[in-house]
Amino acid sequence: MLRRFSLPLALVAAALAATAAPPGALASDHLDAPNLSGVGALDINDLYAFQSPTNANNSVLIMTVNPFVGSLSGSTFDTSTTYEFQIDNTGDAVADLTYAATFAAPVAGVQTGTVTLNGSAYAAGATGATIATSGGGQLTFGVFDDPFFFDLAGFNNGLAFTGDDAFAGANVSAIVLEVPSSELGGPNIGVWARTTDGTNQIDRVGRPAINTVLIPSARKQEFNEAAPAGDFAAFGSDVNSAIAGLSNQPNADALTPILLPDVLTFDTSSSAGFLNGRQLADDVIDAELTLLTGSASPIGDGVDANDVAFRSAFPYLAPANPVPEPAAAALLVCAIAGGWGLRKRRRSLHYGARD
Ligand SMILES: [Ca+2]
Ligand SMILES: [Ca+2]
Ligand SMILES: [Ca+2]
Ligand SMILES: [Ca+2]
Repeated sequence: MLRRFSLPLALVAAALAATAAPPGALASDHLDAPNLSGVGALDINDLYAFQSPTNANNSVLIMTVNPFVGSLSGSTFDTSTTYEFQIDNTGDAVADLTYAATFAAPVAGVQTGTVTLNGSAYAAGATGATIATSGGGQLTFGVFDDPFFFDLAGFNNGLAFTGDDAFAGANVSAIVLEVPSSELGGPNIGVWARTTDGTNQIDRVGRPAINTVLIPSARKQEFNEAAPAGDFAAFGSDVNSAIAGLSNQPNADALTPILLPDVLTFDTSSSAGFLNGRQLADDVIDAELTLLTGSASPIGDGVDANDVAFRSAFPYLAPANPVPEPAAAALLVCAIAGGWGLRKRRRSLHYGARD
């Protein structure tokens, strides 16, 4: 049982500001490191893994990229990037299965995507289509409503939450893959998503907000480029210090080995949500704020659900919102981007020597 203490919210806000999060940048994993500014197609926003609500024998894997399609990001997948779901089914945080998606250049706004499983052909088709996979599941990719919800403005205002969803109206690009759970080799698996350019890993995400909240700004890019198996050795003391700053040392000691390695643990035989995998509707920000602050009572941002209804069947995500986005969302984008001094970068710089 975790020992919990209640802290004044203002103290929590001050501690968050002091320990890890850059000004204005706390989201799930949107814009989590400086190297991801201006390259939304490489920036994983969120990862979901849950038992299919329409077939208990299937698991659904979803990754989102392209934060704020239309204002901060384009609407297509990058043609030189591989988008991967990594699956560990032996408990060592080393992948045993890799579903890897790559994309051709868009033609009239449509891209052909190809998915392999451990290097073998698995599925291929156009964005917007529902594609049957060789495993007997289904796949789609394209632009959807961003399923993440959070009162970011309230967070930035010293946790003076007003329940205003900063991501309302925002769209992302998503890859949705439903597979027979037997294919994953579980039932107990670990899942993470990563983007690579073939040589370098650009971004990776397991549980939401680990990099944004618990890793110091100076090491966020290093964290994105690292493999989960080394997380505890490489980042354990950073994460422990961050949690201790948000709550207390016993809470930090208890949570650090749960949150590292940064892998989304998922029992495919269970229909439960976060911390068992992550379902679209899970209020992960409330869950993590409560855990990390060691609060005796739940801390909430007042945003308890997505702004639009999720679909009850594949692809589960809500359809894309009308564009252009609301002006408030565009202003918020500027606020987030300002935290990193957003500037347009040439890809050659992005992939070149980094300081
Ligand atoms: Ca990211
Ligand atoms: Ca393994
Ligand atoms: Ca949404
Ligand atoms: Ca919430």
